Amino acid sequence: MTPYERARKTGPCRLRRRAGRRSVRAMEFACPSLPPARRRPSVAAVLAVAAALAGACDEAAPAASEGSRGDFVIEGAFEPPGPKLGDNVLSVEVTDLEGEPVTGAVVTVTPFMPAHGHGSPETPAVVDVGGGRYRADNVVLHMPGTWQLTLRAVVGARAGERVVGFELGE
Ligand SMILES: [Cu+2]
Repeated sequence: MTPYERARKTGPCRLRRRAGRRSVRAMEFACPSLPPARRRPSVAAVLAVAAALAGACDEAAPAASEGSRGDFVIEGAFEPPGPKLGDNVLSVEVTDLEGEPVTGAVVTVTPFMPAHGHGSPETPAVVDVGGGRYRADNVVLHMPGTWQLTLRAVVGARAGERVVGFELGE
C-alpha cells in the first residue's frame, strides 16, 4: 500500500463520511504554522492533512483533530448554535495555557472555503466584550459547502490560532 492509498483510507474522505455530509458539528484541525498549544495532532490528523494537501479528495474536507496552537486556547461558538447561510455571530473565548482568560487580545476571524479557494465577501468585525470573551459580527458564509474559520488571537508577542472546519448545508 502506498502512503497515498493509506492516506485515502484514513484521510478526510473517510472522516467526512463518518461525520455525515450535512453535519454541522465542528470538526477541527490544527494549523501547522504554530506549535500545538496542548497536544500533538494525532497520526490520523497528520495523514488527513497530508491527504487534503495532496488533493486526495475531490473536495477538500476538514481533517479531524483538535486543539489550538501557540500560546492560547481558543474556543469559538456560533450564536445561536450552528452556522447558517448568510450572516452569523461567533462568540470567541481566549484563555492562556493555564486556563486564565486572555483580555485585550487582537482577535481575528477569517472564513475560507478550501475547495473553492475563496473567503467571505465580508470581513468579520470583532469586539472585546471582556473577561477573555470576544464577539465576531458579520461572519458571512455566503455558500453551502465546507468552510474553515481561522480564529487568531494576538497579545504583544504572544499568539494563538485555531482552525475550525464544518459543513454548511443549504
Ligand atoms: Cu465557495
